[in-house]
This record gives sequence, structure tokens and C-alpha cells, in this order.
Amino acid sequence: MFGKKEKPEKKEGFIKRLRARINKGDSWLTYDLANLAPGGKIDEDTLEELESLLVMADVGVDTTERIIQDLQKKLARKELKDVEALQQGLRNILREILAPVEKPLTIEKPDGPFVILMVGVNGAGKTTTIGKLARRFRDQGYSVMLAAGDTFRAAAVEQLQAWGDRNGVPVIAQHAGADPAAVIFDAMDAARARDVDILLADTAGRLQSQTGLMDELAKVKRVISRRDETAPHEIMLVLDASQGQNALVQAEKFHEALGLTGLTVTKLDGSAKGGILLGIADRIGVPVRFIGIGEAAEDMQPFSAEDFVDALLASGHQS
Ligand SMILES: Nc1nc2c(ncn2[C@@H]2O[C@H](COP(=O)(O)OP(=O)(O)O)[C@@H](O)[C@H]2O)c(=O)[nH]1
Ligand SMILES: [Mg+2]
Repeated sequence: MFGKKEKPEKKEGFIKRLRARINKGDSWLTYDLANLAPGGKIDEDTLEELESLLVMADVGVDTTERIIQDLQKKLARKELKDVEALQQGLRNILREILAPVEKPLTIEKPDGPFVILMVGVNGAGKTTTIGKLARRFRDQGYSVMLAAGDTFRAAAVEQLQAWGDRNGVPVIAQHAGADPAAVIFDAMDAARARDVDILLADTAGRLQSQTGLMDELAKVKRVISRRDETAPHEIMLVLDASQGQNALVQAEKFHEALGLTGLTVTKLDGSAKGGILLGIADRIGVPVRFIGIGEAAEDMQPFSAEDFVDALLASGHQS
């Protein structure tokens, strides 16, 4: 690994914003937990109500079941004496689910650029995430190049180009309608020639159900591997958290088609309930590299399971 480390004060501010912005500051779990057990007593009814809360928070049916079963076992062992014990039990199981996908992206130095292929549906935040990542990597001391592989619309190429111009990051682009695989292939050569560390490749948004477009992505991946058999070094799916269970379906389909190596989950500041990350971790298991909680560059940070669970369960007095 090469490059520099994160500044701690940046992370502090992010955690504060994460707490404030997930589910608009009202933590679904804590707010309702105390209400679930009016006399402070935890029983099967409490867990049943919690179950519906989890489903409503986008956790998904299977993952909810896993969580509730874990708590039922604790209840049977008389380990859930009060709301605090329930909260602690919940905290533990959520951490257990999320910890395995906390695997930060590490940039290796291959013989040539470290190639990151960005994929996802329209509007998920691919291009924005590329901008944020480019700035982040540049601040860490890497040289960065962008490939305008979203050749579907002229505006998409211009969006990337404008971002590159503003930030002094070179962009390799062709005309709208060009073959995305060819654009990215050329960009790999350009990056190699200029000894660039990291190449971020944009692609056009597509629905997981559009077979032709999914095949096109598989072709892009093959062409990249032909130029460098170790590449792409990261195939990152960008998911809009406010899409709820549909985001889970997207993750499954993109993973099947391409073999994802990482995820960035955006828009956790919107209408998202945050629970989608639990479903993704439990069902898909692909590392969550970054989470986004706003449009600014500093609103995207590496995923931390502990911080995320704390934010989900944060009650007023903790923040
Ligand atoms: N609120 C919020 N908006 C975001 C976030 N990430 C991206 N966006 C917005 O989502 C919209 C679509 O983003 P874009 O990168 O163009 O999506 P693409 O079609 O996947 O390339 C833009 O208006 C972004 O500013 C986020 O974490 N929070
Ligand atoms: Mg885009």
C-alpha cells in the first residue's frame, strides 16, 4: 500500500453528520424501542413489534428474521431483562452482521494503473462518487485519471470533463455513442503512459434487467482484463440507499453478472432508513467501501460498522 492516512478530525465531523442525517436524526430503533416495552418488560410481543420496525426500515425479511431469532434466544435465556439489555443485544447482532463487510479499499501498486470500474443504475451517484473519490485519492497523494465510459449521453461526458477541468484531473473521453470498452481501453494506455496511479472509469447507468446493457458491462470488464490481466482491480457498484429493497435486488444482479469487489452506498441522508446496509451485508457480503450522506466531497467516507451501528442506535442524549 502507498499513499497517506486519513486526518482524524475529518472523521469526527462525519460521524456527527452521519448521526444527524441517517433517517433525518430520528433513530427508528431507539425512538421506538422504549415505546415497545411500556412497563420496561421485554417479551415476545416486544420482539414482534421490533420485527415490523426492522422490515419497515428496509432491513429485509430474511435479515430481520436472523436478528429476531438471535434476540429470541437471548429472551429464552432471560438475558433481555430491560430495554437497555434489548438495545445492547440489538447492537451486538447488528455489529455482527455489518463487521464482515467493513473492508476498506486499499490501493495496491500494480504494474500500471489501479483500475476502478464504476457501475450502477441511472442516478445512483456513480459520477458524483467518481468526483469524490478522485479528490480523496488526490489529497492522499495519488495521481488520478478519469475515463468517460458513460458514452450514452453527451451530457454525461461533459459532466465528467467539467469536473476534471475544475480539479486538474485529466479525463479521457471520446464522442457520445463511442464504444465504452474502447474509451476505457484507451484510458488505460494513457494512464500507463503518464504513470498514473489510479484510473476511475465511469459507465452509463443501466437497470439490472437490461440484459443487453449488462452484457456490455461484462464486455467492458473483459476488455480491461485483456489490457492488464490483474484489472479491473475494483468493480464498484454504486447503490442509492433510498431505493430500499430494490437496491438489494440491484446488488444481487450486478454481483451475479460481474463479480463485484466493492460497494458504495449513497444518499443515506435522504429518505433511506439505513436498514438496507444490513440486508446487503447479510445477503450479498460484498465489502462496503464507502457511504455517502450528502453531495459534498467530505460527505463520503469509508464505511465503519461500529460508527454506523452507533448512528443507527444513537438516541438524543448520545449525540
Ligand atoms: N443527497 C445526496 N445526493 C447524492 C449523494 N450522492 C449523489 N447524490 C446526487 O445524486 C444525483 C445523481 O448523481 P450522479 O452521480 O449523476 O448519478 P449517476 O447517474 O449514477 O452518475 C446528483 O444530483 C448527486 O448530487 C448522496 O450521498 N446524498
Ligand atoms: Mg453518471
